[in-house]
Amino acid sequence: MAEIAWFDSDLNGLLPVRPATRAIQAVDTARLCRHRTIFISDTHLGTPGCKAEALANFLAHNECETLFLVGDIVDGWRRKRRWFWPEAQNQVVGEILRKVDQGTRVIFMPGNHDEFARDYAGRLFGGIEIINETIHETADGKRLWVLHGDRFDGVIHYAKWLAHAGDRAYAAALRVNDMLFQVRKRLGLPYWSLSAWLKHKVKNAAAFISRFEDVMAAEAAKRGVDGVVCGHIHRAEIRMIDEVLYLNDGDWVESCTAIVEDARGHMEILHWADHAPRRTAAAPAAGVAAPAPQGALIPA
Ligand SMILES: [Mn+2]
Repeated sequence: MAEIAWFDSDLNGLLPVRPATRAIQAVDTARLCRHRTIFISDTHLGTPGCKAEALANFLAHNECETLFLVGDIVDGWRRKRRWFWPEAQNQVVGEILRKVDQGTRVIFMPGNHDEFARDYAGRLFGGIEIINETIHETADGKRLWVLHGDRFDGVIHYAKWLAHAGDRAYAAALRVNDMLFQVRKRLGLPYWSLSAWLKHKVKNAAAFISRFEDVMAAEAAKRGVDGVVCGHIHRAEIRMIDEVLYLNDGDWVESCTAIVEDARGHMEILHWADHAPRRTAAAPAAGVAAPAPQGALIPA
């Protein structure tokens, strides 16, 4: 990855040394997976939607040489309203810092929700490099353009909508629709269907996704790279679009997915819900109770 080699590792010596790394999650070592590279994005830390327990568990069980945090990691939009930060989200941060301490190169590429970090591109925080976009070279020599992708989205609020476009939201909307119908009837207003409106919006969302994928692939082709890794639309995907390999690492709000690269350069989508060890009722407490061979816990 010559493109980002301008970051001098000597700078590490200028930063205060953190205390020895500690085990934060109880790790089932039989399930430890090693990858060359891991790409995750759209974790939306700081919001109740973030599946922080699953994410901390994923990070504890998956090691890599390079970890790309491909944007919308911390949700800065939400943060301005109300800060939501349970213990599980501390564990996520702890697991990322543990990786830094263990020699993993961690690169954070800001997205639209954490765009405040874009001004700090080229800097190092806690051993994490901040870079707006870069080229990643796979083990088999493919050159992949890595970035969050919001720059090419055009209509950002569709993505915001997508984050909430689950079935449950739709079911709730149908209930609201019934109430709305009653209210409008009483007021003598004509029928207006919220559910029909939502369906229309979902259809737009599907069109938006494929348009975004096509645009990203076309932009990658323009840059003469073999592929692109992005996030932003919360839809994990690996497929060829014309001559370009399009990869999207999904999200940790609903799907809990990552893109992983093995030692040979093979890339795949990892659905952590299918791989994760069985979760205990109180995961953080269970993590504390289990004997942690590497030391104590990171303070909250
Ligand atoms: Mn985004």
